[in-house]
Amino acid sequence: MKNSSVLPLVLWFASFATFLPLRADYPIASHRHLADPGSLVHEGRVYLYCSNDNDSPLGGGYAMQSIVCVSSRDLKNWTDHGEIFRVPVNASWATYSWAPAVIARNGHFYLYFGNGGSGIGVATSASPTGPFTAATGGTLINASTPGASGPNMWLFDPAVFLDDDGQAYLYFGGNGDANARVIKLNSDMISVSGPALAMTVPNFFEASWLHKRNGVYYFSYSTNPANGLRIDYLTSSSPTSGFVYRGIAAGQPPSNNNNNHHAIFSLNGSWYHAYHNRYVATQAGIATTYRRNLGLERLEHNGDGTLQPITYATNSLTQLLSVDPFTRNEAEAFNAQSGIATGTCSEGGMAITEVTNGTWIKVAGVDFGSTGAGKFNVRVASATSGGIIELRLDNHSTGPLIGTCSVAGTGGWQTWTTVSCAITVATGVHDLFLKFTGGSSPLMSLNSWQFDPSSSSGPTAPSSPSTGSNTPAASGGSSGGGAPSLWFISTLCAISGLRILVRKRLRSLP
Ligand code: FUB
Repeated sequence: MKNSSVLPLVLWFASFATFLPLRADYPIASHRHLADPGSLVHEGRVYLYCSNDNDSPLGGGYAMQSIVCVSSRDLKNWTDHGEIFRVPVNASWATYSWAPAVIARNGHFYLYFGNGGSGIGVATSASPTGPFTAATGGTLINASTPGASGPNMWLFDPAVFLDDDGQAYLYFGGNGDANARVIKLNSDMISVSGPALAMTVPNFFEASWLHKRNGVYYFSYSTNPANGLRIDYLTSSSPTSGFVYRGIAAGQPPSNNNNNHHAIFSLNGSWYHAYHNRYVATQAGIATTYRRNLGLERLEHNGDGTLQPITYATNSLTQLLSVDPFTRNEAEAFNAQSGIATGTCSEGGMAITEVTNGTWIKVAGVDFGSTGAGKFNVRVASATSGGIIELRLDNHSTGPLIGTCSVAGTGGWQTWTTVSCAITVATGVHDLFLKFTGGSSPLMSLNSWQFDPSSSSGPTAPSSPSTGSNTPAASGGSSGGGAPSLWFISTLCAISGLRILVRKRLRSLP
């Protein structure tokens, strides 16, 4: 999030980030420090809800007061949805918001979070990307909740699970083998039913999670420091009792220390393990304890139902879907980056910000098709005199340059306009790099981008902006300003171009 108090830190960090090697599957969302992922799969997309480590002082203390959400359909490109919940603004009674878990039910989304380690709250939203607001006037679980307390109990790290029979459960607790708990949730999801039940969990430290596969309930958790902060697991045929220790689900991730926290989810028939480590901070040479980042790995179940311990890797995942360059793509959806940040966009959602000379984003697996793209449209704002967007394939510095797009000042960081430029035709599937060059001041912010098929503009050399480059459009609203007409015209061009192609193709058929 754009925040003037953290700007010097962001810029300082960016100077290191420029030299970071690319890592595909850790870190995810390397422009932010995020931790304690809780996953939700909804309508073909996985959402990871995270403690916002950028809230914490670099030097010490978990002082997170907001939850950030990132999501992906393809598991390579992640969309930054920004802060979707902040305390005390969205829950006046709370001081902290740690380690969230989210579930969908009854057309609503329910977010459970730790108020530090002293209780669990619940917030609701009509959208998976918030905003979430408190559903109750205080904690849902606290030391007075029957069965919840225990010696040196940490009342935090909720995991929410909805069983096939419609009964929902909340798992939580920490700091001792006798301190894991499960409690039934009522169908309103904001109140509990009966007392919390104790589970006996060997070397239990924190980070409860529950997933179910083939009728087996898997309870996974972080072991204590003496046992290496691994993710171990138990299984049972019941969600509340009879759990038996089964071993290691995931060893301590590389580049990690102090704690471990994970989530397990299934997407498109495969299982995944999301976690945090300290890779970004380690590479940047800053204090790592309170600056964590996300990672993701495949999780395999053996034939007998046991788990194959995770093998951590930096680029082990397969991209599930290609990116369609001919539809609107949010600028804040990318695979990797160097030096940029994200902030709220007055047109809705988020934008890429802090774009300076030499920074870039990578969008993985863009499918330009066999006909290819011929024009690039980008929604931009700039309070300075703008800069250049280089469009490169497959490598940010040595990859083929397919276009160079000049962006002029628009008069403000939230004064959005659409700039279009012709490109040399790009075909096939490529990683797309948007590399930014220009003067020493911040160059521009980006809201979205979209290519037109090559048939709508022809294969021409890169040129200066053809539309609205210097004319700030009115801002406000997700379709405000001069963009709709451009997108509309572009879409018409694309459709008519495709029609011509289809006609030509049909004519050539025997
Ligand atoms: O992020 C604060 C705490 O650290 C979480 O609640 C724990 O799971 C550990 O990751």
